[in-house]
Amino acid sequence: MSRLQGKNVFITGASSGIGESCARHFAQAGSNLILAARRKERLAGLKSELESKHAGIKIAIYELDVRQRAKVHEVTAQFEDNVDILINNAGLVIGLDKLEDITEEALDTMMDTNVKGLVHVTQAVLPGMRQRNKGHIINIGSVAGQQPYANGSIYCATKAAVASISRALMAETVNTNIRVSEINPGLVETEFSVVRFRGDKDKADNVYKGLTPLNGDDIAEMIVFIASRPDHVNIAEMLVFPTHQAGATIVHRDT
Ligand code: NDP
Ligand code: 8X3
Repeated sequence: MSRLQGKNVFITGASSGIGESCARHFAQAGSNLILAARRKERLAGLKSELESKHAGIKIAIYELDVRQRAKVHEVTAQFEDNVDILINNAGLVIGLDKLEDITEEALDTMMDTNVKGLVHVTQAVLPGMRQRNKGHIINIGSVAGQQPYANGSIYCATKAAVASISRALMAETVNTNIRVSEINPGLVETEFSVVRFRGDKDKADNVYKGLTPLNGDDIAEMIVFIASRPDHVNIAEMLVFPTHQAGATIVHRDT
């Protein structure tokens, strides 16, 4: 039997990309899902698809903007005593701009979502995990958090913050059975670049031209692997690239 069978997995940003793939892969492993994102209609479609494929698993969906601290606490109050695995996935990048050109709106959106949002959700769920002395928090960082690149300053800074928070949290929970892991993907083709370029699909497609990027399923498989290790094993950090990527800006493309 899968170690994930019957576990309650809370995934933020489950309406697209890596989060949506995680929902599919954890459902396949027999886990119950708590899915959150701002676009609830997408979550509803995913829920009915997965319920028809996987009899017996429970799926709850919540419209949630992780930037809204009070709302995060209001929503998570409905299930916080029941989360076995939290996947802090909700996140985004806005623009590819020099620091001096970054708008206040883009700055706030990235900081409020990627850093403060992750903290809001973790603060809501962690006390219950401490009380039960079990749980697993899996944070989605990025190679961008380790290797800052030109025109990505704020996004890279938010992911460096995720790395720091993950390491500090691992230290804060070292005397408990709670595990904290971070996975750091390279180029993954999702809606990430469409959001970055504010809906410009051509620009987004260009990011992945000339190489085979990772996809959401590739990362979800890794996350399932991280989550399904025995209780005494914690994968603290995982860096995952497409084969033709060797760093944030080291990419081989067929021309
Ligand atoms: P997508 O744009 O496909 O998915 C992002 C998800 O985050 C969506 O479900 C979106 O849902 C959700 N989200 C965004 N803002 C909020 C918010 N304020 N509140 C709740 N949910 C929110 O991109 P990815 O799947 O690629 O991104 C997932 C994570 O992976 C992010 O943290 C990203 O930084 C990270 N990552 C991505 C890489 C890549 O190359 N794609 C590489 C490394 C890391 P909705 O809009 O419905 O709220
Ligand atoms: C996403 C990877 O390099 O596009 O975190 O910023 S990158």
